[in-house]
Amino acid sequence: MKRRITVFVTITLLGFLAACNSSQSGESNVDNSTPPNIVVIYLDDLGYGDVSAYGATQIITPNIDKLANGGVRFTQGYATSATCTPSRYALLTGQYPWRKKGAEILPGTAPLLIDTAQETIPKMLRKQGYHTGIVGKWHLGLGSGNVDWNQNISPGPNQVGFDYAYIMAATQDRVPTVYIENGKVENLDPTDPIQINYKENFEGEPTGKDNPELLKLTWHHGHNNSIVNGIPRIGYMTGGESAKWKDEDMADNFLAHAQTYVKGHKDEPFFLYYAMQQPHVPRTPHARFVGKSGMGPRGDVILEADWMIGEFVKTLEDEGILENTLIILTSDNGPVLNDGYNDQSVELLGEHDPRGGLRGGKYSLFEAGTRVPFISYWKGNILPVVSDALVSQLDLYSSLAELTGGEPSSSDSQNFLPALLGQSKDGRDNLVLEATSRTAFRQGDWVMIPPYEGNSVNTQVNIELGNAKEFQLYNLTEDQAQQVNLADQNSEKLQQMLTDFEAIRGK
Ligand code: NG6
Ligand code: CA
Repeated sequence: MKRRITVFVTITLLGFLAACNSSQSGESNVDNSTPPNIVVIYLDDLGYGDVSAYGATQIITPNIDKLANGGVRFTQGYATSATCTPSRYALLTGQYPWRKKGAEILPGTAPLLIDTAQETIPKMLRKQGYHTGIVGKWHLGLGSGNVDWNQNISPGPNQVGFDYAYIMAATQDRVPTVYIENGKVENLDPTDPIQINYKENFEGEPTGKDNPELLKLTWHHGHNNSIVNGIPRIGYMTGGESAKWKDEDMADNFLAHAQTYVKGHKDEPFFLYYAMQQPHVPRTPHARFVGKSGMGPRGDVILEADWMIGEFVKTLEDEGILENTLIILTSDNGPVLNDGYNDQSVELLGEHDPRGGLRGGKYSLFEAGTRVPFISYWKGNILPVVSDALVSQLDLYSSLAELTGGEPSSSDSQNFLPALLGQSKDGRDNLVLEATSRTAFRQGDWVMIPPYEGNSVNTQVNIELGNAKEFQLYNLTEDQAQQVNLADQNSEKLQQMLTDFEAIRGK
């Protein structure tokens, strides 16, 4: 590992002297025997236009901006999918999610999606001497089917590479609404065991559907099963009263655990996957942030998340390790306004454009589904730059392997470390985009979307999904908003892209 780090530091220093490109390497005398800590800050449903460093003017995110403007701000950074589970799967494994059966939005009772024999970023880094931790949203399944939430819950994050895990199982809107620390439900009273069922309710338990009088937040579509903390959820739960989370405290709780993790592991190289829950539904800002955005809960929780990020970075600084920590900040998929609760996200939006001028949103094959804020920051080691390199979260695996001397992914992940460090603007040549099991193909400046059955708009969330009877072809340089379908007039380009796409994707 030491040799690689030395090479890497050489490249970094050269990067300071000239806007050099990726081909530079060589040994130097710089002794950096301590590999950098690595933190991935992963937001949930944060859109390309939700951050002021990416052009938002109605929401100001000073702490994210500090990272974006002090590091590499990618303008063409992609999540691997337009929904959560597949993106998280790809991020951790370096494998395209469409290769994996069942990599789709999972219920809280789903078994672990990642094979325990599979390589993952934390496993790879562990071999390089890293301590590895996750704090926040998991949503990659737990157990092997039929989890008993009152026993040790396994396999889970601890079995796929994380030494420490403090998680919510699925999403904030899905049961079980409890925190799980290293396979154990926190604060569980054994005399009040938890049971979970996604098909039917438990006798005598109120639901969002039947008991609107118990709700402090009402549902718009879905989300009408068990009620926890006055909020109706997806799925049914009984028991575990003392273990249930209070949504309004979730952000502070995850931050506290992330900070404790950092303080506890600052003397060894660590990898922390800090998977924040904002601005996914239900949006439940702590009282300190209520009303702060003027945009209702969705805006408020973005400000809340930004504040948490500021506090987290401050902790790295206070512990004296900010200059030895590579921070990557990005989001698992694009934005959605009404995602199932009546939280006024549409009514109070005003002039704000969460999509940042892109078309579509969460669930969509259009750009806003997967193109997200993507930032790498390493104080004193990365010079501020705006990069238009085409990069994907899929590539973090091999890039972090290059950084630490680990084994690169044998799957789809490509090494773009020089781009991540702001020394090169070379990124991918192409990328397969995914949205709810459909795929499209980006190549150079072009995007090709094959024909798909199904509604062109998901009317519940009011998002264009990208489905059409005909092929779609867009040139993103001239038409970032994907308004002009060039498929007919560029049949040669279309055919060539289709051929290349099928070579990767299979017919
Ligand atoms: C959908 C939910 C949505 C959200 C999403 C997962 C309904 C009607 N909608 O099924 O609210 O939970 O799943 O989001 O239930 S993700 O970001 O975790 O992929
Ligand atoms: Ca998400």
